[in-house]
Amino acid sequence: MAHVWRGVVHEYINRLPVDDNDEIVTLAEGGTALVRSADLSEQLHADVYIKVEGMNPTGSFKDRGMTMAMTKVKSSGTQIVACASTGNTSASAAAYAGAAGLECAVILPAGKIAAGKIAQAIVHGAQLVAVDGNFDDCLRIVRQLTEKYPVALVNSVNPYRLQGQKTAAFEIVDTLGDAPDIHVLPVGNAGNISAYWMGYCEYAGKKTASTFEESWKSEKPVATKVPQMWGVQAQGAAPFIAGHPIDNPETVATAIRIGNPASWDYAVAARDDSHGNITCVSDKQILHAQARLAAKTGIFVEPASAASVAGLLQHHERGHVPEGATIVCTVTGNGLKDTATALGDRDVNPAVIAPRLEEAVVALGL
Ligand code: AN7
Repeated sequence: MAHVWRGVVHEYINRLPVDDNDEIVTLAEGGTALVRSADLSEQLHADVYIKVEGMNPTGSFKDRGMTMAMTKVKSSGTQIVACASTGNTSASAAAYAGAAGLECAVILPAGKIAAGKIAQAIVHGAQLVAVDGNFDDCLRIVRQLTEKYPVALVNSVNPYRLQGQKTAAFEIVDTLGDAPDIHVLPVGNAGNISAYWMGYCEYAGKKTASTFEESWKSEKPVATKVPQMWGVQAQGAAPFIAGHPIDNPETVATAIRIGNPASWDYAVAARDDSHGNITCVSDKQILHAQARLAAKTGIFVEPASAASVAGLLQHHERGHVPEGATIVCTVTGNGLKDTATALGDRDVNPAVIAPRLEEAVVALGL
């Protein structure tokens, strides 16, 4: 019988901090595809794989962390969860809170969330609060809120989030047979780069600053090496390039419109200990990469996700990508969440014809 994927906590339970009496809250997240891009592999003279995190139940990688975080909140007896979000965290938190039978409050920067993500938070039953400020303001408020009220924080400063998210690195190694040479991913609040680095290190038998003693069960190493971590930010929201938090982040990739990343130290450690780098790309490069990935590889991702591909292409133009390397690019969220940005000023109204073959032939210029 075919193996039925049971979600990341069940699949990797030996490497996660799960207690016997935890009731696992899951939507069968993870197990996402690793797709080889012929287009990018050919151009770079390398093996380029795309880790398609838009295939998760709420359409982004956040579900990997949310299954773990929500499982622990449920065990703690707290009835309400809260998060700040640029959209995907709130969509995921709302869905998992619903599945767990918990209330969910989300604090969002007003006017800066893609329509699909707002729809998810609403339909999954969360209570929404819009703040006249950016994500960093929202995170500050939600941290204060959860300190003073009986409300559990499910942003990635909740360490269980990173524990769940590290499973994406496990899946990649399990699929490829070893770690890739280079791993490229977008960086916003910097939780994901920290989580991947932890996952790769644990699979190679090493610990990192963010490794949980509780989950470190000294399983045998699976990988013989770790990849270089190449993080990519949007030019207008690139605190790691500036070397310090920035005040007014701005980018078309609203998911990574973040100026003061919470996991700063872990991300710097991931970059430096892996001999990697964090670079930035323009909004124009992001939109170009989004269109190319959709048209030539067949994967429609949201703008923040396309930052990873844009960053990889920029490294290639600068001659920094070694020929023959095995490269994995994480695309973090589904393109359907933000169709307005993807379409831009493209004409979305095809010519209307009478219902006759000849007219279709003429319209298509055949
Ligand atoms: C599609 O939802 O921060 O560097 O509040 O949605 O781990 O923050 C989203 C982040 C990349 C950046 N790609 O990951 C939120 C939020 C997508 C994202 C990131 C986000 P981190």
